[in-house]
Amino acid sequence: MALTLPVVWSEACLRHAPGAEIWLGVRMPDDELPERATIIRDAAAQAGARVVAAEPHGDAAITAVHDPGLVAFLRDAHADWLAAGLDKDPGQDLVVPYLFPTGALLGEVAPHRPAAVWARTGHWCFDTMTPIGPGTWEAVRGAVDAALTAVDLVQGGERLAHAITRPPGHHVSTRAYGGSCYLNNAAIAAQALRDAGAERVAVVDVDAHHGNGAQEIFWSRADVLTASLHVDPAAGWFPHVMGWADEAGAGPGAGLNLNAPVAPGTGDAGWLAALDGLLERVRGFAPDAVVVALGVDAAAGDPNSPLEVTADGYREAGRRIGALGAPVVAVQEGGYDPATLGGLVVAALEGLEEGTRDA
Ligand code: SP5
Ligand code: ZN
Repeated sequence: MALTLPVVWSEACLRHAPGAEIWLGVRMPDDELPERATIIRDAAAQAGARVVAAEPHGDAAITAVHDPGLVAFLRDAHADWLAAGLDKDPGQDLVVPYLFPTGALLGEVAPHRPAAVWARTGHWCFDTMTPIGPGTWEAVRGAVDAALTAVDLVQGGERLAHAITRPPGHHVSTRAYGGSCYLNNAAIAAQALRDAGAERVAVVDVDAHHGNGAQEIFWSRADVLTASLHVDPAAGWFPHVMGWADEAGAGPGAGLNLNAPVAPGTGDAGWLAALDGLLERVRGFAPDAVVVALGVDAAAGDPNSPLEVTADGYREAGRRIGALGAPVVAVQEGGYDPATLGGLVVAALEGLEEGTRDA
């Protein structure tokens, strides 16, 4: 089956290439690489998708879900870091955190803004694996433009559009980045759909890891349902401290945050059954639009997750999400095995296309 959907491409997404991440204090190779984006683009184009260039968008859609201070930090951090000479002394060319102002440190005191550049990162960043390099901001901004262009395409009448967002975004909360993510492309797309007139939007996150960012951003809101299918963080997996099934939202959003953690080793049958449980409740919410946080790192063989989903599993997940009947904006999240990445994304898009067409 040939694809016909538009996939949105931003050349700027290639500019984030920090070359390393820090884990347990050790500088090691990163696997959220620029080639991920070109692999996905080339596989989708080969399968028939229309490659559409991302259009520039203003910052308003970003600050609709993120603290403007986070946006300014991400934009300026690398230049500030170099201006402080930190690449020379102590010899760290990447913006990384140093001090984390946790609630346990602060008690009742509101944190002051650190005067030292090197102490500022921890105010906005929750892990050590998400470095900022010279082209990071341009890529992050390009990814947002791609997501918002996919929203525009759906607003213009497409039933389905995919944004090749890199770096990914689903771990970013209102004012904290991490998990190889800098701005929450999926949450920005969901809010943009709301602002364009959709009354109810559902975010369905099938990345192997919990979609903690959208959970936090939309926690108390009745207009955006968040649903995440992910490897059980209680079994020792990132993001480690969130993603339990009893995290349900609060206030007007009570009951509208859905988490389906699945055990390491779960394959297609168990994964799709857990997805069905989420989708039944999404259907009850009757969304006017759906954002799919399309990580394919739940696949067997992915270096960053212990799930065992196949390309057929992703195709079937796409069908079932598409069959909800609402237009779909798919936003790329994880997927780290270059050998299988293209085929997995194409399979998911084939399913989404089939599902949205038949719905
Ligand atoms: C978007 C996305 O899929 N983010 C997931 C990030 C999860 N990264 C967890 C990495 C944990 C430590 N990795 C150690 C690598 C050792 N080679
Ligand atoms: Zn992931």
